[in-house]
Amino acid sequence: MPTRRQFIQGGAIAVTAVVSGPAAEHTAAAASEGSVPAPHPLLTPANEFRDVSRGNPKPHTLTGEDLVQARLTPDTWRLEIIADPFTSDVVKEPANVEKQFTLADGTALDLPALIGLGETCGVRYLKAVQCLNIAEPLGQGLWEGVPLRDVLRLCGALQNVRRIFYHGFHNNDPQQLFQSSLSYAQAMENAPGDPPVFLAYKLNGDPIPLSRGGPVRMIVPWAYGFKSIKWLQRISLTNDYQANDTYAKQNNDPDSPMKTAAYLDKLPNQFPVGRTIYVSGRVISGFSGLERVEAWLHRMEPGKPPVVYDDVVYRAAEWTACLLEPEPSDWRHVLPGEISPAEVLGFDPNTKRARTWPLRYGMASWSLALRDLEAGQYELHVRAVDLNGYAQPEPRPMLKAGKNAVEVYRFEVS
Ligand SMILES: Nc1nc2c(c(=O)[nH]1)N[C@H]1C(S)=C(S)[C@@H](COP(=O)(O)O)O[C@H]1N2
Ligand SMILES: [Mo]
Repeated sequence: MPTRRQFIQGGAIAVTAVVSGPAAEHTAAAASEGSVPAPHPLLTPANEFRDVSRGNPKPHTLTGEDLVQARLTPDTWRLEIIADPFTSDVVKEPANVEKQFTLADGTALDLPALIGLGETCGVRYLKAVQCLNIAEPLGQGLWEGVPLRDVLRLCGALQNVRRIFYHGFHNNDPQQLFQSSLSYAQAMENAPGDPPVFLAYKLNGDPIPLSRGGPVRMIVPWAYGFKSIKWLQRISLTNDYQANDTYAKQNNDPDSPMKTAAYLDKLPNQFPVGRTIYVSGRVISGFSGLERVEAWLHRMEPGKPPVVYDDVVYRAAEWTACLLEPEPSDWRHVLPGEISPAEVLGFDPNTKRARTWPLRYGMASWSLALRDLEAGQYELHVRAVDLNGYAQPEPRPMLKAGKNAVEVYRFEVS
């Protein structure tokens, strides 16, 4: 297990362990002062996630009576589950559901009912939220809730249900309506070791605040953020076999699971000669898992064009492994309250250790020390290599399936 001190790995690139500890502060200032950067906190505080929300006003800016009317308080929240009457030229029969839950007849599910279900079949999972279209992780949380399949079981026998459509509160403004979907199989089943889709009502041990999509938010662990619908209010069971995702209509692949990818922290662009430069960032372990994060330092010669991804110079690059933040030695310092790692999916209940590190669909920090650089212009390319041996952005370089272009950090030493 790496410790906080550095070791030299030949040439100018040295590998540095990030410091592990509770609520370690991570700032670009640390890098400029020439100290080992602390890792990002493993749990992002609820109000420090980067927000991606549509609409004007955005649902989480509502207050008072508007909030009550929107049914976005813990007391007024309701979930409707209905059968979609949809048929078409090729879809001859509509979905049929034994029991629906509607506002009209007063059967819509309320928060105590959902939390009650959680007492017997609740799950917890550490998930990084990442937007398919933003090249920066939005945050990572410990989400808690009830598997979607256990909620759907309340509906009794289902016939002709091929997809689950769902959306959150919206003010009937098409700009605010944001919807997503899953296949029936994706909603009902998960591979061993993979977490199920769930309806979350807690984040980091507390009720999900309005700002993060509470009272109840869908969490689709393997997916980009656009499937994790905030302010969830309606599930529609349909025989339509096509995705209705808002993101599909915006030229994105609505079926793409999160890619394994490394991301750079923002760092200064200039350093004096002789200063050790600490580079850092985060890495998401996506669908294909994470083998390592690696970096290539390239000195830019005056007059030479910049390196282009996959050009001759890029292909000849020599990559050096970066140091990954180790799994916390004691998760009790990381997890909120009385929660034991044994109660979190992805952990071995006996050893209380993560079954993989970083956790799948989770993220951790990485770092790298650059020493003894001569004056000049440099660029550092950073990429993740997955458990199938593919280096980012392969095997899915087409970015409409998720932004994971290799990030480049340019700086000057003078
Ligand atoms: N109701 C609703 N849910 C939503 C969205 C939205 O605009 N409205 N944005 C989605 C997108 S595209 C992303 S990336 C995530 C962002 O989650 P965050 O704001 O909690 O970081 O929420 C998703 N859920
Ligand atoms: Mo997004």
